Amino acid sequence: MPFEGLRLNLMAVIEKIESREILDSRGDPTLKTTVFLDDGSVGETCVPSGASVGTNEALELRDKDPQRYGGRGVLKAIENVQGPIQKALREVEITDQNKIDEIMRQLDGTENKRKLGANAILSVSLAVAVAAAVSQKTPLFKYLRGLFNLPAKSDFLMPLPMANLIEGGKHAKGGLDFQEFMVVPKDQASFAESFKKIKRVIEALKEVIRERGLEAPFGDEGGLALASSSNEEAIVILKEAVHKAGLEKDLVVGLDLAANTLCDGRVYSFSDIKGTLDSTAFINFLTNLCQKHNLFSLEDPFSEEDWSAWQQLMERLTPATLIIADDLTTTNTRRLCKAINQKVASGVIVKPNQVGTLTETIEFILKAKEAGLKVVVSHRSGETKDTFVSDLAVTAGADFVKIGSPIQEERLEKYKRLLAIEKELTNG
Ligand code: 2PG
Ligand code: MG
Repeated sequence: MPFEGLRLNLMAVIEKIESREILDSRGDPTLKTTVFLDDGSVGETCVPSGASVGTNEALELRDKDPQRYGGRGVLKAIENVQGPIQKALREVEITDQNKIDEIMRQLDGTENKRKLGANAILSVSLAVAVAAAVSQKTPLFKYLRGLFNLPAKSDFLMPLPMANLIEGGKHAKGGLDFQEFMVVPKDQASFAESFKKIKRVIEALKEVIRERGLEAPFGDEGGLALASSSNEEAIVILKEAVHKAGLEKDLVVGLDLAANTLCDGRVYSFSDIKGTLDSTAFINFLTNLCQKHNLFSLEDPFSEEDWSAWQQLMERLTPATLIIADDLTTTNTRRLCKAINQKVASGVIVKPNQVGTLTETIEFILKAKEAGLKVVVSHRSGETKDTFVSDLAVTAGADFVKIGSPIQEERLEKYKRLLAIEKELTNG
């Protein structure tokens, strides 16, 4: 009875949800959540955690018990998963992602998921999708297609990697105030080719740093925490590494300033300048920097509420430089609509844990694409070996994927997953 088996497969329901505390790449606790289905399928995910966090992000629930991990334990979030969330989701059909996410949102009942915790809710939301893919015996990136309303035979496109090779800001203690100095391929014959180029630049970068006699331990995302107080020097060094690797024609440089951390009131300060700059002076500074160094992209060039500065920079630099919103939009469709109306960015970062459910993440991606914005699916600075974002980036047809430097295991796993997906796609 093959059809009987198929029917049962499609009807799998949630039987049990378990969650436990594990440690992320910074040694901080996070959740590993497992969803068990009545057909024997199991789906598991671990949630990441940010350090430079936008005010409008959904709330990550921490225990605040100073006796454990400086208050950063997640036992309350785990209780919420195994208690009320599990109770509300038992017997619900696993492929009904919308319904599952809606049940959790209703149960939480707050704007920013502060009651149950966005980390608790997201861990279930993503594990549900993984379990559904297992139950349907489909790779995750193909299963997710249905949630995007894409036809079953739709083509996939591999995203271009934005690889963070030099780190500053809240992710490193080397002295740089800009958070990320990235290389990005101009285009790619294959993701595997891009990966090899990134590895070549990393080797060249280590040499350039050694030659200059600088220190560079690792930052949070596996990039090098260059000991320098000049952000411009970091750009020059990265460009030198690209040149040394013989990849000037292939790779360009992009930055994430995470400018909330540079801004106090409406003025910006950072080590390259004396004193402070108001928004207008900072716009001039960034325009010069982009033109001088031919920068490909600027992420979060201004603070999350400095809308008019974003607008003016867009007018100055688009389309030569991609202006990417992260803390400004926080994977929140309401904020995205405002960003679209006000024409403040030409690309957006997508981080599922900024909003807390897969359904809302997909809604955000679809809206961004509809508005013609470039989509960058991203990890967080505190990561695990979970590779959900790699599958999501491929299904979403994201233009870029931002997953750090492949030197750190938690980041490398995400590159490896993308390489495996590409192989599967080319082998049919
Ligand atoms: C960012 C991210 C990831 P965090 O700002 O883009 O690189 O950092 O997770 O600390 O917000
Ligand atoms: Mg960012």
